[in-house]
Amino acid sequence: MDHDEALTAIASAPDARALQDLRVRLLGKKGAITEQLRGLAALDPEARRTVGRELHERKSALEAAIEARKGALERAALEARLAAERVDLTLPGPRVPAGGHHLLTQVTHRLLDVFRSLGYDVAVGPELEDDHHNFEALNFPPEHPARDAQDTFWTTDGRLLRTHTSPMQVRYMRERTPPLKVVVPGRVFRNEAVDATHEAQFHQLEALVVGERVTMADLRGAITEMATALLGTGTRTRLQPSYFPFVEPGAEFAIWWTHPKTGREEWLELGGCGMVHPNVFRAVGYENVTGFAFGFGIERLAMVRTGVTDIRDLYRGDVRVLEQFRGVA
Ligand code: YSA
Repeated sequence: MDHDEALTAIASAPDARALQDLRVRLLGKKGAITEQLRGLAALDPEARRTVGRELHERKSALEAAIEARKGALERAALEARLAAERVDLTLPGPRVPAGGHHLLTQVTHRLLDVFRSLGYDVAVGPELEDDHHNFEALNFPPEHPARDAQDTFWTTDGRLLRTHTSPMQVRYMRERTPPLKVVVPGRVFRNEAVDATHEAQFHQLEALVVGERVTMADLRGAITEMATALLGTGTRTRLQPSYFPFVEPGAEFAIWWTHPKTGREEWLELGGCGMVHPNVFRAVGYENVTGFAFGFGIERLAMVRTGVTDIRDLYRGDVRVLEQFRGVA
């Protein structure tokens, strides 16, 4: 190939390998220019000078063209790589899944909001209790049959995991003077045969109101107010006689509601209530006061609100179950 053809071939070499082949063919040990330079020896001095200069100029031109093409190929490769690796910074980033409160936490917060709005204080007590606060001071003497319904777990030093939130009635009253209004949310424990409606640990909410002339009508009013705040105006409530050693008279209370899943109207039994027993006031040193208390299971309320039929599903920590309850309470 002549000089111009060589320059054209270099300028259009498609890649580094083709360019290297051309370099070898033109400038390598056996390349065309090298061969011609070797041939100079056979020329007379005058021709050697002229042809020599011309050959060297061509050689330099070819070298420069090869370098230029090499640079152009490298830039093109870099541009192609940058285009392939291009990052669109305006695209949204990967979504981090947001956590949320457990259904039971949501229901508890909702209940506390309701009671705070009704002027109740909120208190919490120890989960590891003693017999005195959990039973004795609540009018369950030793060997009292009502203790059988609240079997629990005992430590070797004679303490126990509280079976209900009611012991906080005693602790709270001893720390204060009446009148008082308090709610106590918390975890409680029972030595239960676990099934779809019974766990060995669950949660309760306790309410206690003490004053000079607190009556059963106030108890009914408080339960109705709670039901109204939870379910709307006109919500009906029902008390049915029942027995708890620390109240007299005692009752079970229920709320009339429309089941959110079945659409049926029915009574929802929530828990126990009553007028604080005089023996409990004696145990905390209160005189000339009356009071009411009620307590109920938070799991039960959460389950009927959401249609969960097995209490164990609330504790399995299965995200497929839990994520169904974002912002439901
Ligand atoms: C009664 C009168 C008062 O003046 C104040 C409070 C009370 C309630 C009493 N302290 C009590 O614990 N009663 S209870 O044994 O009937 O439990 C109350 C609620 O806790 C039940 O209605 C039920 O909803 C829930 N519960 C009881 N055992 C349970 C349970 N929830 C889940 N698993 C269990 N094993």
